This record gives sequence, structure tokens and C-alpha cells, in this order.
Amino acid sequence: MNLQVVKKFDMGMNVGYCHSCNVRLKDKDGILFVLSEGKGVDPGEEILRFNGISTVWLKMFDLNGNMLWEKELPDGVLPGIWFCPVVPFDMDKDGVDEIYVLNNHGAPFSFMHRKLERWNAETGECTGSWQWPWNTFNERMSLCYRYYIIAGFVKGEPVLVTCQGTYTNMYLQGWNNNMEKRWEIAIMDEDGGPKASHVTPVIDINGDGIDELFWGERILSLDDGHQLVCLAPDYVGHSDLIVPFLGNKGDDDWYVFTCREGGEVEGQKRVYTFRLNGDVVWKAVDTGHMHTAWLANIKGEEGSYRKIAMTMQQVFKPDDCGFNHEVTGIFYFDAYTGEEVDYKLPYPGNDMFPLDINGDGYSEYFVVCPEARGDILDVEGNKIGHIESPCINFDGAIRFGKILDMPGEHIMASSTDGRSIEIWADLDAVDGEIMKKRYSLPYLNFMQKLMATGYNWVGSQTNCGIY
Ligand SMILES: [Ca+2]
Ligand SMILES: [Ca+2]
Ligand SMILES: [Ca+2]
Repeated sequence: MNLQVVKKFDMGMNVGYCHSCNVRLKDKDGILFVLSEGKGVDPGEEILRFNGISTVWLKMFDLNGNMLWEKELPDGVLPGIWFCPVVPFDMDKDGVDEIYVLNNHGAPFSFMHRKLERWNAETGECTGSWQWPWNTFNERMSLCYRYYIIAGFVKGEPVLVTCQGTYTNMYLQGWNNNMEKRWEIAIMDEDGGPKASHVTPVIDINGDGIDELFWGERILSLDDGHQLVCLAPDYVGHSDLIVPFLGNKGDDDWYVFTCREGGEVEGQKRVYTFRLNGDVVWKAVDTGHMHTAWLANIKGEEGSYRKIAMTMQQVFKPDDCGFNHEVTGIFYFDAYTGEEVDYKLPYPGNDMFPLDINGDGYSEYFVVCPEARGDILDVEGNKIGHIESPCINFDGAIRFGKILDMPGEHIMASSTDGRSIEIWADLDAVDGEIMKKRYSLPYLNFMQKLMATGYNWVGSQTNCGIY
């Protein structure tokens, strides 16, 4: 493995909070960074603090590290993924993305001045502004400021989706390319059923040319917002993660892996894998808040690829600053059968992110716990590399996947001085059959546009899911 910094973007400021997404510019690709010098905040009542935050900047770079433009957002925009989602998307079909930004020209909690804005990706100029829906006005803060911007295609036509709410009432609107409202749905708390996930996979799951949005354990059509299937009508809660993945046993059928955070009731499990019709393939873990999860490819018998699922169970413990997450269990399962796998790694699974850096089809791990921060492990847990970065955390620029058009999967992280963002790649990587299959679908490459909305960047949704 020859792990090197292959791209570097100088932010000209300390990087505290940062998200980014891949952008198609006029004649080249670029990356848009959404960052601030201070910390990011979450609308959760127990954890939102103003101390240590600063204004949000948008900075557009080409892939040679040249900054094309930068703009400081008004101080009403709080630096947090739920307050300020940003999505690049070519709605007018001229081959160049526009940037869709949730801006706020008023006070931090304003509804009146909160606008969906369209910016020119080449110049940063604002070319359109629309009132952001007030749907969650009467909710408490944690419920009210959970905003997403999502995008996808309906038979080649771009559809933008705006969303409000995650845990109770949820409102989604689909927009045509002239920003005429195409559809609108409301999923009300009182109607029961699953709530949203923090991640938003968009993929044409049934091959009819219409993208579907995985909205928690519901699959919604981007065409008209209707629900194709509710995977678990009897589940009333939200899901940390929802991951569509394909069978690798020759059947090439879709599975959907999910783990649940809320809605715990006796008789239901906390970790599920479904078929697309809602049939349960396997389920596991009786109780608890399943806080993170991923899928990885490990070595099976005779060098075969064995897909496993990790999930972490935790409890909230109040502390001096809000609350902490105390890990109460880490589980590994065979992703197809749910059989518990005796898989040993040197660090807790929730402190590691799987990705295929060298392209050989097996996962490597990027470690984020303090004692080994930045280490790269092979699939058996041996250290094979290291990335020196001080800001490897959930606010600090982290992103995975085929970020660039290069072999292997890549890691984005902040530089040692904390003022640049770097992309690391293995210069010896060669894409094997699994990698080629994984990226033969448009899904993961398209999701790199949705990395500055929701928690999509955590595990980058998720590299090892597809194959
Ligand atoms: Ca365009
Ligand atoms: Ca479809
Ligand atoms: Ca690998």
C-alpha cells in the first residue's frame, strides 16, 4: 500500500466544522466545502451550545486545489448539518451543477428568513431564492430544525427533494427543474410507522428508471412521493442507518440493513435485514439504542468475500456538557444470515470505518479512536498505514469512497495544521472485480453529491454496502 495525499485544498482558515460534496463544474469536477472555524452544532436541546461556534463559509475548489470562489453565509446560519444542508445538482440540465443551499438571512431560529437558495457553481452568485417550508414551526427545537436537501432522477428528469423533520412529523416536497412543486407529502406521527433515518440513500432500487429515497424504513418514489413499500409498518421509531446492499451469492437481489435508535417495544428486535418487499431476512438484538453500524467485506472460506454487519449499542449518560454515549455492546453478524460472527479487531467496531482502499474487494479500516487515530488496518486488523490528521471526527471533514476518479476508495480528512483538507489514496490500488461491480451502479458516485446533507458522510453510505 502506497498511501499518499493526492489532493490538497487550502481553506485559508482553521477547519473546525466541515462538510463537502462533489460538484460538476462547466468543464471539470470540483469539490464544495461547507465549513467554519468553530464547532458544529446539533438542534438537540441537550447539546446545542453557542460557545465556540462561528460563521459558515462555502468555498468552491477545482481538483487542482484552486479556489474558484468563497462566500461567508449570514450569521443566522448555524454551523450544523441539520441547519445548513447543501447539495449540488444539475436541475436545468445544462451539464453544470447548481448549488442548493439552505440559507437564513434572519436570526438563527428564524422561519421567515430561511430560504432555499440556488447558487451558480462557477461564481457563487445567487440565482434563485424560495421560502423554506414552515411545516415544523410548532415543534420543539430538536424536531423543528432537522432539514435535508436530497436529489435524484425520474426517467432522466432531475427532482430536488426538501425535507423537514426526522423523529415525529415529517414533511417532504419534490421540485421540478423550474422549481415548481412536483409533489408534497406529510407523514404524521399519529399515523404510526417508521420515522426517518439520519442517512438518505437515493437509488433506483427496482430498475424502472425512477429513483427511490430510503426514508428510514420506508421506500419513497421520487416521481410522486408515494410509498412503494414500508419495510416495517409496525415499527414506530427512527433508524440510525439504512443501507441497501446486493447479494454476492450469485442472486444479485437487494437486501436492506438497518439498525434502530428509538421506538423500542417488547417483541421487536433492534437490528433488521429486509428484502425489498418487507420480508425479514434476519433480525437480532433484543434491546437498546443502536447508534452506529456499517457493512464490511471480510475474508471468508478459501479467500471468498464474506459480508458482515457491525452494529453498536449504547446508552446516553448525562455529563457536564450534555450527554455522552456509553457503549454497551458491539455486534458482528453475517450480513446475509444474521449468524453472529466471532470477528476480532483491535479497536471497537464503532471507532473504525470500513472502505476498500486498495481495491481488492476486502475492507480496510480507518481508525478514529484516540489511541490509534488515523491508523489504517487491513481486514484482519493489522496496521498497514497511517494518516496524520488532527480533526478526524464527525465535524472534521471526514469522507470516504471513490471521491476521485482513481483506483481504490479514498479518505478525506483535515491536514496536520488543521487549515487544509486532504484526500488520501493508495497509489498502488487496483480495482478488482468487486470494486468494478460496486461502481458499475451510479449509486455511490451520485451519493458523493449528497455528502453535505444528513449524516451521509458517516461511512459515506456505505462503500461496502453495494457489493
Ligand atoms: Ca445546471
Ligand atoms: Ca425505481
Ligand atoms: Ca481492500
